[in-house]
Amino acid sequence: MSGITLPTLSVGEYGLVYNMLSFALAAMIGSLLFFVLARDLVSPKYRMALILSAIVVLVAGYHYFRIFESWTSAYTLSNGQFVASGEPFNDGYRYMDWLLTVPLLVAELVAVLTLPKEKSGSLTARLVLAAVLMIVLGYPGETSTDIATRAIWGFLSTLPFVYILWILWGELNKAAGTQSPYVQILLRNTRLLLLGTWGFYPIVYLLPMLGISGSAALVGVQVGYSIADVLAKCGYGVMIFMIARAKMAAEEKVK
Ligand code: RET
Repeated sequence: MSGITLPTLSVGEYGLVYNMLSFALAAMIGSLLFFVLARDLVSPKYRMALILSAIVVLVAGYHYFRIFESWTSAYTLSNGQFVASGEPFNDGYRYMDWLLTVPLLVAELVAVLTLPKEKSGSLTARLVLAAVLMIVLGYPGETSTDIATRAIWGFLSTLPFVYILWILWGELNKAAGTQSPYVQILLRNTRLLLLGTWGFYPIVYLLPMLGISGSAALVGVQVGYSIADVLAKCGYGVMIFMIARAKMAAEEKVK
């Protein structure tokens, strides 16, 4: 639960968050359908990556539904403004969502790289552990209004974050070396998408620490996380699908 007292919002501010949550929910549902239907378009060895993509957007869609509900019940319209209804806005859903989806997202990427079994097993284990640590350490800071508390947990959470990016960056680089030029471009774009979207979360987390407070911080955090989630889950899943297809095409040529 958010410990932050909810600021009064203008109709526009309230509506912006409302629409972004609704948009993210629609994106998750659409993506779920895509990943389920596209399963047959990839060969069995890439299917695990698509199954993981489907689970990610299913879990996220459920959470967006809950966040949306929580948002609408946390506010009531009064004299042309949205004021706190007394019911808390539950921000915990996002962290519960990440706790499940971030480990799946890293596993998804390792799955599409189709590395040797011994290597992919230990790589997935290390990345999943780091992902869980990153989210668990970030949560106490996210729910605190105290800047120092936020800074300390944010710093601790950044350590596994840097580790994950470091490892994935290196693996994508190594994997790219042996691929066809088109797959290389896709892997490079995935690397950029990964850095661009994952890098967004700590920045959004920093907003309240940059002196942005009240309604601007609340709206900024909700809108920021929603956009990042759509890119990091739906967009990333589509990139993974494209990599699988491109690798299949390259394998077909070699045959
Ligand atoms: C926190 C706390 C502050 C420090 C850091 C964080 C990183 C969060 C990340 C979340 C990624 C979530 C994804 C979800 C998509 O499905 C926890 C905000 C580094 C990187 C990819």
